[in-house]
Amino acid sequence: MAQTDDASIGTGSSRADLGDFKTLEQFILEQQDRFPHSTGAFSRLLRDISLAAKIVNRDMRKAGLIDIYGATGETNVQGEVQQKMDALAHREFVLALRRGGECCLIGSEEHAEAIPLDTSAEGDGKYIVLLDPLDGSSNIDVCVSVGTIFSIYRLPDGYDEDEPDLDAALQPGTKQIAAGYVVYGSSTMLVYTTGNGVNGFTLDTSIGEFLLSHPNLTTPKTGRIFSINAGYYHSFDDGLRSYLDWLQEYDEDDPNRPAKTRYIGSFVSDFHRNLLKGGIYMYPATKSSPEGKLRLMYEANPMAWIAEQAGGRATDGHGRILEKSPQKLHQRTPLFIGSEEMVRRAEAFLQGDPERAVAVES
Ligand code: AFP
Repeated sequence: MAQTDDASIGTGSSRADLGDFKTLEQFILEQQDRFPHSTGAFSRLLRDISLAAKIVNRDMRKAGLIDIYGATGETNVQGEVQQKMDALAHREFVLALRRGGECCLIGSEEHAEAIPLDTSAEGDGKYIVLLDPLDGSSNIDVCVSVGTIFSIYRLPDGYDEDEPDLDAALQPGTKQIAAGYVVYGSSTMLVYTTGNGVNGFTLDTSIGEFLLSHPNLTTPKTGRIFSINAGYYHSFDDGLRSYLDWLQEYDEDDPNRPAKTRYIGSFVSDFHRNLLKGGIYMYPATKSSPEGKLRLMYEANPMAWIAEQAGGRATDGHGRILEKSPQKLHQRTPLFIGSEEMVRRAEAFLQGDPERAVAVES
């Protein structure tokens, strides 16, 4: 058992002072100052998202005490059972973005069509936000970590922010201008990138602020964790099965084998753990989900950009996730994401060339 320093318990001496940390708001403003012509609209948009995340966090922490456990009785556009917290999180994000006025179009996993917002009252309305308001929500009733994933695009030239064509949301992941997630776990963290590295902020609930706890996050080049729903093993193709077998072989020259399996069933939480510790998350095509289960626009693209910005890699087995050209908002994709060396090795197996060299400089 870990030793604790009894003298520090309850004295406050083991707790960091606010002065030690930047708040998310300070950090965003500092970034904004680097661009002299910035209008502040993007900073306000991030603030709106972080505010909605705090509200969802608050409600989630009370989920057992108020009537927001369980299903709504509806299914979402994916045909999946909608949890009450899914509906509540969707509403909070839409409300925050509508109030803020910087977003003209929302795509949500919980809504069939893109949602145009009235931008006449406030803000510039130049941004499109795509989000999975609550990923892993079937885990809420059993107190397991869940998350929110978001992705921000600029409204392309030629579109009118007052009446944006819903197709404006169909942009490849390379066009994202920000991507992030919030993990509601043993603590709540917001992690995001604007293409200039990845930074993580932990929510200090006593003051209601996200504080910069993980500056310049990078992911290990390789790792020992693999995350996949092995229950579907018999519906995976041969290449993937060989990779899984290889991961589990004992090799006295390889400290990472046999690898360890960790699968929460909450993509945000699985991704976050692997980002920090090194590992690979896989959701391939299966017989019941021939295009994979995860959504390109709400899950794969934002996490792929974060992974790449942290030094990792993301593929559908054949090509870079970020370069996939979306055909529809709720499009699904197979996904292999995480530490670069592990993802490269998975690709080699999937492409029938397991001997291909994959080692990367660390
Ligand atoms: P829910 O939001 O319905 O719980 O789905 C979560 C999810 O999309 C993703 O977070 C998990 O990694 C994945 O599904 C788990 O799916 P399986 O149960 O098929 O492994």
